[in-house]
Amino acid sequence: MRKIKTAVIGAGFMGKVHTEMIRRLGFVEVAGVAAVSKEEAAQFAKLMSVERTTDNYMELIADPEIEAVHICTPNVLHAPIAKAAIEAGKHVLCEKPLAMSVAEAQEMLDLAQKKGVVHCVNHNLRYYPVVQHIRQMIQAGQLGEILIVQGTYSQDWLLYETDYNWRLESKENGPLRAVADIGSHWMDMIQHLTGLKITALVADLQTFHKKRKKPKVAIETFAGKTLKPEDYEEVEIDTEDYGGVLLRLGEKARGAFTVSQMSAGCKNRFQIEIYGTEAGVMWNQETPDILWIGRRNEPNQIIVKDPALLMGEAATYADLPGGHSEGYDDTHKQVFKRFYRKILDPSAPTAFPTFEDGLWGMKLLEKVLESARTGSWVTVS
Ligand code: SOE
Repeated sequence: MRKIKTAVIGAGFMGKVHTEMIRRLGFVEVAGVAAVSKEEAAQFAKLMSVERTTDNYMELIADPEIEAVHICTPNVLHAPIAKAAIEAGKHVLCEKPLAMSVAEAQEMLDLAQKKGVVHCVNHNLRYYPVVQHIRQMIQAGQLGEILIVQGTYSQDWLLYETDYNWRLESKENGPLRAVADIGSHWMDMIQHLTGLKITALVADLQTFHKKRKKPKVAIETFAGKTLKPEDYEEVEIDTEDYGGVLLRLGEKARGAFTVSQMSAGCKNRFQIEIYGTEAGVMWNQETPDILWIGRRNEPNQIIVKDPALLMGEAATYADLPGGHSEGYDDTHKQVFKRFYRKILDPSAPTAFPTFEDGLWGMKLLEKVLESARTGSWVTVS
């Protein structure tokens, strides 16, 4: 099998995760990493043993040997980098949310289709093995008709007014924060599993810290716990810490979810519950190998991830035997494996989320914002 050369653009939390998980594939080489500054590029080179790092991503995009790029930058750079890369004929795997607006996401999709490159938006959380088991159960009719979807995506890394990150700045992040960062995963997951589309919603947003203390030095996602009072300046915050959303999914199914980056003790609590006419399921990312199945007239069940027990396709998302945990890192590996398989063999299935999913996600985010501003139900078409 030939080895594909790829570039990672962005050297923060996600840049590291992508670099490590690409390397685990074996048939893809990280041929270069672009960082925001020469210092960050040098640090990344040392930490991750990457030979080629740069503070100029266009250098990597201009390299004819590099076939694909991973975009792991703040959201504001997704569209400009993706468009430059696609113009240069590269395949693109972009972090979520896909863009800053529906218009940008539409341009990215149109260009990718015109140039015929493989495109992916990284909704990696779909690919926990037992989550794929839920999808198989639903497709086999084991839940019956889907009636209710509910849950949360709650974190606590922005609880204090001294917690700070680029996501708090709407110029870098876009106008929605918690709903865009983690609500985008929740909505994508529910639709991916049930096959239903969100058709209407009403949203309530809250910013608990209207002002935050911004560190005078840049800090990475999940890393801001070590500064002193004099290291901060006060800034106004115009994005939400919390969101609550009621959903309609077609004529019958209904749902609700909350997102929060200020729920003490919730490190990365992504919980989904899906209830149908025959059975219900519940899954929480903090215990990713465990799936609860509920039934009205039979004892409830707990399934522990084991490829020998997972239905159909779901078993292909478990690379380790039962009792050997597979977690967050592994979900990225599953997306990347399928993305690069498609690059090697265009007839391979598109078994990963594409810019079309990313565009749909952006439409939902714009509707959340519209609903929160108008205080009313909005339909999604
Ligand atoms: C930060 O909220 C973050 O890293 C998200 O950006 C990821 O998508 C999520 O999986 C974990 O939390």
